[in-house]
This record gives sequence, C-alpha cells and structure tokens, in this order.
Amino acid sequence: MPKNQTSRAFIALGSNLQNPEVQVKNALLALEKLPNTKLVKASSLYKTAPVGYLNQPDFINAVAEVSTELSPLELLAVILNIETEAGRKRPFANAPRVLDCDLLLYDDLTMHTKKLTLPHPRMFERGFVLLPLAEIAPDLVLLNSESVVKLAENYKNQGVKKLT
Ligand code: PH2
Ligand code: MG
Ligand code: MG
Repeated sequence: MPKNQTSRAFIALGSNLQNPEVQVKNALLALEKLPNTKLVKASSLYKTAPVGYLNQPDFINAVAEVSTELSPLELLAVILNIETEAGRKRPFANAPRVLDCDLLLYDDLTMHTKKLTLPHPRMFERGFVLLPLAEIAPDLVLLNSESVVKLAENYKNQGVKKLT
C-alpha cells in the first residue's frame, strides 16, 4: 500500500545487449510511468567496461533519482517488472543482459533481507554506479560520512565514459 509520504530513492540501470542505449532510455521512460512515483533526475548515459565477468560487451549505465510513495519492496517489484518487460533472462550471475535495474538507496534506510539489501551492497566499489550518481546527487553522503563525489573520484578514468 502506498504511504502518504515520499521517499528519495536511487536506481541504477545497465544494459549490454540488444541496443543498450535504447534499452536504458526505454527504462527511463518506464520509470516515468511508475505508479505513485516521480522521476526526479536522470544522469547522462555512460559507456562502461564490464566489471566482474569480463568476457562480455561494454555496458551502457545510468542512474535515476525518483521520489516515491512506494515502499522499498514495492519499488523493487516494479523495477524488476521493467526488467522482465524488457526481456531480461538470468542464465548465470553477471551474465550479459538486456536490462538490469538495481535499487541503490532508499532514503537513509539500511535493510538486509533475502529479497533486498539497502544500500546496494556493491555500489560503493562500482565506478559505473558512483560516477552517474555523483553527477545527479552530489549532495549525497554515503558510508562513513563519505561524499559520493569523493568516492566517485577513485573511479575516474577506469573504463567509465560519459556520453554526450
Ligand atoms: N553489472 C553487473 C556486473 N558488472 N559492469 C558494468 N560495466 N555495468 C554493469 O551494469 C554491471 C557490470 C551486475 O549487475
Ligand atoms: Mg546489477
Ligand atoms: Mg540486478
């Protein structure tokens, strides 16, 4: 059930199959249509080298800020639905994908459940998340009171290229 109060959440988008730029742009359009949710900001698109499983095409990544009345699990459900609608398959961990939508942050909430961990456990070591996040929310202060802009600086020139 949507609450009567809005939360600030950040969502990471990534694609490296089937015209990744179009996939990420379509995902942003889908975020605009979510119930009880407003798309506040979208970062530029970034072309990024694969992290983790390396033998796959480069990604297009972006980060979006939304203002939402959905709960974290409701928001997760609707963004996973956007992935499914895009034709997401999960053959193995970190496999190439048409669309990945990850919930990064939901207000200052910390949670650890089987379905959802907040903040996203790997976001702090991923330039393809930190650089677009720092672009749209330089005010954000993350772990150990570290500014997102400062964290992102460690990942400049590491295979993350802003597209114009
Ligand atoms: N997503 C992963 C693993 N590796 N690498 C890049 N460049 N971009 C991604 O979105 C990405 C990744 C797992 O979700
Ligand atoms: Mg992911
Ligand atoms: Mg994911």
